[in-house]
Amino acid sequence: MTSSITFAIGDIHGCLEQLQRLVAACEARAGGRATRFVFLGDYVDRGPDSRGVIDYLLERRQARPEAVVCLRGNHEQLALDAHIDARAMPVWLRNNGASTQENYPEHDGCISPLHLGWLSTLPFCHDDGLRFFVHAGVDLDVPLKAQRPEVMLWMREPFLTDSDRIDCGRFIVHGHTPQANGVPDLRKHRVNLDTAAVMQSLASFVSAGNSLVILRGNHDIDWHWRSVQRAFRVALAQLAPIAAAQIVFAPWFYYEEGRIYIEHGHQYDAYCSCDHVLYPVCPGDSRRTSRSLSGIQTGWP
Ligand SMILES: [Mn+2]
Repeated sequence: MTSSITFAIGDIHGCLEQLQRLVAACEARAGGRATRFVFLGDYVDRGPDSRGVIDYLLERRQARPEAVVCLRGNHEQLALDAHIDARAMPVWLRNNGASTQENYPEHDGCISPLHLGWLSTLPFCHDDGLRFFVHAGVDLDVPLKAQRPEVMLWMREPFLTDSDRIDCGRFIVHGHTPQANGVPDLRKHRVNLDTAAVMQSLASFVSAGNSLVILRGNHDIDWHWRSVQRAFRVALAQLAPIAAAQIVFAPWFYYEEGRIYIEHGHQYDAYCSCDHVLYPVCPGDSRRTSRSLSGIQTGWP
């Protein structure tokens, strides 16, 4: 009997096309061996098709429950909390929940009951006897069996540093902390599989010689802050070679051929619910694309 092969997949964030390509590549790599898949959470928010990702995972899990594990990420928890208690809604929206709401227009932005029910069943960790799979990390001072949910969903430091010298008895497979260089971070006792798929397309687009001009809408207060602008440039430049001048924060509205313009980075209500890559033309003009910003970000090339 040939042994099965396990694939772990990190933060998907609504990137259905990339997910489907990756799973196909895994299956090709398995070359006929039995496969097991562990998805490490953060299926929703940021990317264009959170709903499609949930559908895809739910179906795979139903078809092969013994061979598919879907863990819970902090973004699933934020979404669940927001649906249980309206006071938790602003936190979800600050973490890009609006991109998920856009996928459920007929439910007024609420995740469908079927999907919400499925998300609420997702476990926080999975131990296969060799590896401990978890979204973010663990508290290395606490036995693996006694980890708290908030830790497993949100942990960064001191786990990321201390795991280099502390062996907790299992190899830890996790995501949650985006890898600036876009490749997994393999260490002695852990591997981080969050390769920032959702930002990689935008970074590749800009590094190919294009410019990104960010026009701040009335909801985009934070884009006016120099520290936020600097952090955005640094984050993108970590994913691909990008000169600072290729990212421009424009005060208002102008147009130049060959540049991408982004209008309304935030989406809080029905009126502002679509962000557009913009020609400076009125809504309804055929030159204005209706593709969402997140669709552009993850769909190039
Ligand atoms: Mn996360």
